[in-house]
Amino acid sequence: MSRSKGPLVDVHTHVYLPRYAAELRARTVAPRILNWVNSAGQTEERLLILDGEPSAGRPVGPQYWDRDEKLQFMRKHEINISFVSSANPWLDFLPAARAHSLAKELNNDLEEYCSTSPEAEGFAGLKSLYGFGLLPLVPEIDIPSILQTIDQIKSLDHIRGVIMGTRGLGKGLDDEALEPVWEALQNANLVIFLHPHYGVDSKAFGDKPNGHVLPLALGFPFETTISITRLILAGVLDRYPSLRVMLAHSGGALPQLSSRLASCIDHDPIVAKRLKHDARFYLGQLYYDAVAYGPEELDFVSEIIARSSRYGATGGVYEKQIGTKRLLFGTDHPFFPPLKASQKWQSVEDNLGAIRAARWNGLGDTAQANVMGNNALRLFNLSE
Ligand code: 5CU
Repeated sequence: MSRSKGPLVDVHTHVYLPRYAAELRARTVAPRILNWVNSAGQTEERLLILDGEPSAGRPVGPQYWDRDEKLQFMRKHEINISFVSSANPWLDFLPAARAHSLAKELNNDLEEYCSTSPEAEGFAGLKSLYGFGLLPLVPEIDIPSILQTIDQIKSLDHIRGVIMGTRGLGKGLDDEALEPVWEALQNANLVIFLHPHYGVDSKAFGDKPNGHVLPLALGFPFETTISITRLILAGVLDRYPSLRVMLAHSGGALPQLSSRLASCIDHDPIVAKRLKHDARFYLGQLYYDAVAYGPEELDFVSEIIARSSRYGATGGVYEKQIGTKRLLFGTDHPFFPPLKASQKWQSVEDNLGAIRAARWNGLGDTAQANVMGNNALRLFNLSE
């Protein structure tokens, strides 16, 4: 498929850096990488990270850690620049001291991975790889250790944000203890990439063998939806209006449920007067990856973001282009590889095709180019 003019920038692409893979190999309980003897009698490495996975997990290999494989994947799909983040479950399973020291080491590793990458083709002065760092967000950590890590990340030129799970310090993202963390992230102008790992209670999915379909298609997005909603309800976006949060998987179910959320807030005596704005306003403060796989879904999310302007973002004047400025192309590489050998990955082609086919509120090529890459260059301060 040919592409509209302008850069193609991937904001949702993961890595298990070699040091992290080594940490997983050394473990005897999940999350872990284990050796597995397959039906042909060969030993292969398998990854076990999700709750309730079959005990053999799934195949894992260099596509998860080898930078050349990432660059090859980018060339195959004509991606000019990627913002690489560590894949789940990050440091969540580690004791505080180890999480702190490993965060520091992995952030330095990622800086090296990005800063020594080739120049982005056609974009003089820009690298092909930038990254999201890690924070030691685990129970028992002291806040100064987190703030120290934010300072470290600020000093690393190619790290432009942090990837964050939904648990915070164990109590979720509405935990008051996180207040200095939001303040420091806002001051450092770092983008928070909010990404799921745990899904929802797997009992809801029954016991039929549906592989990873229900946890990934529904559990992941609902986890993100609940987590960002709790953050909004705690007033974090009122206190830190310049905090830049990008939601995985196009914000999960939040766009679809935002008017219901607003109504529930209005009718609840405990919450009704807590927030500065109608709940729908906050959707215009957030960024969303465009990993939605369908043009109708992208148009819907874009319209919901644009609608936030009616709730105060632009003094009540409807701004239809806002929606197209807050969605950003992503691939989720190396997850969702094609099941059959193929030249291009279906998951990537679906997301690109969706951006091309969306109507974008009549804003055409400009909107498409924004979502494909210009929004990312602006968000991460790589262009005006
Ligand atoms: O397929 C999966 O398990 C995943 C995962 O764990 N993390 C992710 O970002 N995408 C897919």
